[in-house]
Amino acid sequence: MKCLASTTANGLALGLLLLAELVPGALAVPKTPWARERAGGRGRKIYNRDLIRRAANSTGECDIVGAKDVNAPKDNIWGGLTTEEAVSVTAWLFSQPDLNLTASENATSWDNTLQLVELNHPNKTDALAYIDGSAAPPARYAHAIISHGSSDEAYFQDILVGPLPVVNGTTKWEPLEYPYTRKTEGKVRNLGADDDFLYDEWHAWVGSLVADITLDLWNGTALGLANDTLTIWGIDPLYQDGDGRIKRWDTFFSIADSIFDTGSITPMGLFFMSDVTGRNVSDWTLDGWYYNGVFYESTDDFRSAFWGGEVEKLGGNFDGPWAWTDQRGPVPRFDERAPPVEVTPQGARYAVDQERKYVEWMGWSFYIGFTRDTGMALYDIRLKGQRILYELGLQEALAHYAGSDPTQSHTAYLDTFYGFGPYAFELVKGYDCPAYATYLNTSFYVAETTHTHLNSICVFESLADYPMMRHSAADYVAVSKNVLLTVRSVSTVGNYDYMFSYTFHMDGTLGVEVRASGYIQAAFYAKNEDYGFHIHDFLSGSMHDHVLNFKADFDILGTNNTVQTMDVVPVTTAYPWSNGKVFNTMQVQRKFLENENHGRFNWGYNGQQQVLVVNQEERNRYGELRGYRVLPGNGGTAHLTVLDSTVIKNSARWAEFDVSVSKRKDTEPRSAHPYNNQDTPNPPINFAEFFDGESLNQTDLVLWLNLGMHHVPNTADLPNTVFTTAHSGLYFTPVNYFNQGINIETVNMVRIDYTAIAATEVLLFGSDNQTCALDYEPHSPDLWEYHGDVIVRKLPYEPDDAYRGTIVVG
Ligand SMILES: *[C@@H]1O[C@H](CO)[C@@H](O)[C@H](O)[C@H]1NC(C)=O
Ligand SMILES: *[C@@H]1O[C@H](CO)[C@@H](O)[C@H](O)[C@H]1NC(C)=O
Ligand SMILES: *[C@@H]1O[C@H](CO)[C@@H](O)[C@H](O)[C@H]1NC(C)=O
Ligand SMILES: *[C@@H]1O[C@H](CO)[C@@H](O)[C@H](O)[C@H]1NC(C)=O
Ligand SMILES: *[C@@H]1O[C@H](CO)[C@@H](O)[C@H](O)[C@H]1NC(C)=O
Ligand SMILES: *[C@@H]1O[C@H](CO)[C@@H](O)[C@H](O)[C@H]1NC(C)=O
Ligand SMILES: *[C@@H]1O[C@H](CO)[C@@H](O)[C@H](O)[C@H]1NC(C)=O
Ligand SMILES: *[C@@H]1O[C@H](CO)[C@@H](O)[C@H](O)[C@H]1NC(C)=O
Ligand SMILES: *[C@@H]1O[C@H](CO)[C@@H](O)[C@H](O)[C@H]1NC(C)=O
Ligand SMILES: *[C@@H]1O[C@H](CO)[C@@H](O)[C@H](O)[C@H]1NC(C)=O
Ligand SMILES: *[C@@H]1O[C@H](CO)[C@@H](O)[C@H](O)[C@H]1NC(C)=O
Ligand SMILES: *[C@@H]1O[C@H](CO)[C@@H](O)[C@H](O)[C@H]1NC(C)=O
Ligand SMILES: [Cu+2]
Repeated sequence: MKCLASTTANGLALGLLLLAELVPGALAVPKTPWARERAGGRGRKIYNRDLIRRAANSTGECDIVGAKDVNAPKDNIWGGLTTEEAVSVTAWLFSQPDLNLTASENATSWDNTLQLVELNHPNKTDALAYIDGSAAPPARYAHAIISHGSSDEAYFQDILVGPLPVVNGTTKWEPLEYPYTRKTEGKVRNLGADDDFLYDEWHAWVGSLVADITLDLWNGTALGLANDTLTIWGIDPLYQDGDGRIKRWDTFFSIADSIFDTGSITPMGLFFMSDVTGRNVSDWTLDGWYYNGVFYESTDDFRSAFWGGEVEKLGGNFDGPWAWTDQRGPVPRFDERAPPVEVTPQGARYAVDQERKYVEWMGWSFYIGFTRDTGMALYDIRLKGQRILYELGLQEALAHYAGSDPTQSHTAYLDTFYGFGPYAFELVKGYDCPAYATYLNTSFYVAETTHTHLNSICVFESLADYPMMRHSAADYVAVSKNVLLTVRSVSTVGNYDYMFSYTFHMDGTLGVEVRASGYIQAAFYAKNEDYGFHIHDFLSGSMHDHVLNFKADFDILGTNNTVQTMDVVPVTTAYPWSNGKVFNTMQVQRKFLENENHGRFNWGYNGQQQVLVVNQEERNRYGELRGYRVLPGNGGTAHLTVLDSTVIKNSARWAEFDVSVSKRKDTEPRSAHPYNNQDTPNPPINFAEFFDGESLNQTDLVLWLNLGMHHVPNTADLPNTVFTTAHSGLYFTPVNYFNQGINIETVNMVRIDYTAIAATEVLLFGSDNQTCALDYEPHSPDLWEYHGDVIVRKLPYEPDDAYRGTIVVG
């Protein structure tokens, strides 16, 4: 579709001009005393017409090009391995006899396989010497994970490989241990080593034991056959009691007979417990059944109760239009018409180095990194050339459920186990991000291949639905547009879609936002009124807490920073002028956070506490400490409601407080490890161990900040949760950082002077009010270009035939 429409770059100003013609009448009587005082001076303002710099375009067509090109000042040292590096590391690891690796395509659960090959991020000190100084780029190392299946105790091991490039004789591998609190040579047990047996045989066997019952209840079976109408899955993490036993609860779901991914909302309410300790699957036991509020210690007990007529039979939840997301119901009036779209009449106003994933916009600049575990992260975020944050990114996402039934009770997903990187799928142009956005690819390792998700990060400018600054007075109105830059990716981890957005604002504010949509994981509705709403025939909107931990490594005018809290407190005080009379009023109380023993806390009551990251050595013109404030943003934030969770134990201590401040260390780069769920009492990274009383006074700090929501799904979460309210955010905003608000620097503002009769002047400060014919084509994406996965093999690597034997999902 090509459709030309006429637009003005400053349409809003035009609208205001019309408005101004209407409004002055209402303002003819000055509304404030000070306005009245100045009213005598009202008149035509003089301004420099040279300010108006028109972008002449002889063709008369708007210039709609993509992001401007820019060369990043430095290499992106967080961007990932090159294909050559990943290929050579993979080949080198396979040639190491001590690793005894088997190619994934040929591996059984009793072989060693290579789970991951990616860039090991450099230590910050080395990185700073490069990005801030003239040092060479830090030495590159690969981080690999070996899955050790060839023994009775299956385990994963994190290892370091390098330095790169691979040189036979020089390159070494060693256990990677320094980033983890647990010092076990990077090893952690693998509780899923026999998952193939579990899903292919154990579940089918259990399903066969009760096939007569499932047929009677729901006319269905879960036998591991292609024509099954039921399926079985269970808790994550597996239940890890102190006694060394590993137990799981599983439950039956009906299988969708449509294309829709309704699996997580069709539970059937029958549960069983298995003891899956150890690798000899002949030792596994089936330890009990649960149905409709009653626990049965054995299959025989359950069977005899069932056929003895002692069991109250409930129905089931089945796929159907109620669970589908296609349009349904009466179409709202006018809704068939095309909704408003944003356009970029003169092209992008930001610059991107696509290869280095580096972005510049309105004084801001940053690099984008990407990893398997946590997806997109931002590095070296600068404003006006000064670093504000060295690193800003997701660490882990917890979805902690609760319920009267054993699977909801035992479920607390730690999503980096699945990884945010592999699930950051291609974005849908015009829907997830504006069609005119700049789209970047992301890549991640899986089974000796590199998968690429095309167009899975978007960068775009847009106009907020409210202005940045305005004021009306007796004789003028001044308003500035609120343009922001957003960097976004969406990771669909199982049933849920997490949309991550970082927003950059022209007043120096940086926003961190998460929204959630997709299918909820619902519970079977039976005796669980205290855990949520009844939302469908036999469905309960299972309550759960989402908590998402972000690392914010601030560097305010250097790495030595301090957190200052400023409380607004009620006081009773007398003043020299109050003649002994006491006043009930309020004051601010400032305090520096001294050490890590006080490093973890929640947002204050009634929003009365400000949390500031300042540099005590850097003051502004008025002697105030320059800093950034961290505050809950749109949608608020949440920490975990459950105290000392029975399920996650020590594996997500980061979820306990809104804010945690620790001294930054090369040995504490992450708050969580993707395999924390494999050993919940003794995980590779126990965040609580970061807090050991170290001084936080003028040192390099990390703020570990939680986003999240307490989610009690209701009927509005069906068929899918909506992004509107499943939303959490934080803002980082300058406080005394500049000598005044830098929002004043935008030319995209207008001042309209007026008299009681008419507008007398329109000042545009050089912003372009050009009128041009807009070509809508770049704003109308071709949705048939949607790609899906692209996979490049690494073993054996054949550059001329990189796609051999792989499936390219289209
Ligand atoms: C004018 O617009 C055309 C069409 O988009 C574009 O190719 C050209 O570069 C523009 N010229 C100027 C001076 O901006
Ligand atoms: C898998 O095994 C087959 C048969 O032994 C062999 O031909 C093939 O090269 C192996 N694949 C890899 C990637 O090593
Ligand atoms: C290497 O792994 C195989 C299984 O892939 C195993 O049978 C063998 O014992 C292992 N060799 C060594 C030396 O550990
Ligand atoms: C390293 O040695 C292995 C096996 O000896 C060989 O296959 C490989 O090509 C060598 N790699 C390099 C980079 O020399
Ligand atoms: C039970 O399921 C079978 C096959 O799945 C189907 O043919 C049959 O009609 C079903 N019976 C009822 C009563 O729904
Ligand atoms: C399901 O498939 C199995 C194996 O192919 C077959 O024996 C059985 O009759 C099928 N069941 C139904 C209900 O079609
Ligand atoms: C596995 O367990 C079964 C039952 O306890 C036992 O008979 C068998 O010897 C065990 N196998 C191994 C390899 O230990
Ligand atoms: C993304 O990958 C595709 C296919 O390899 C390539 O054509 C495109 O240039 C890449 N985009 C960027 C921004 O690198
Ligand atoms: C940070 O402060 C410490 C002492 O408090 C000092 O030794 C160090 O040099 C400072 N670092 C920088 C980068 O200024
Ligand atoms: C990074 O820091 C850790 C912890 O101090 C250290 O063990 C490691 O050797 C450092 N890495 C490099 C490449 O210097
Ligand atoms: C914190 O650091 C500042 C600046 O280095 C210093 O003046 C102050 O005395 C320190 N405060 C404490 C409590 O150590
Ligand atoms: C755009 O700017 C020109 C030059 O100052 C002015 O003549 C014109 O009225 C402006 N148009 C709009 C729509 O503001
Ligand atoms: Cu939720």
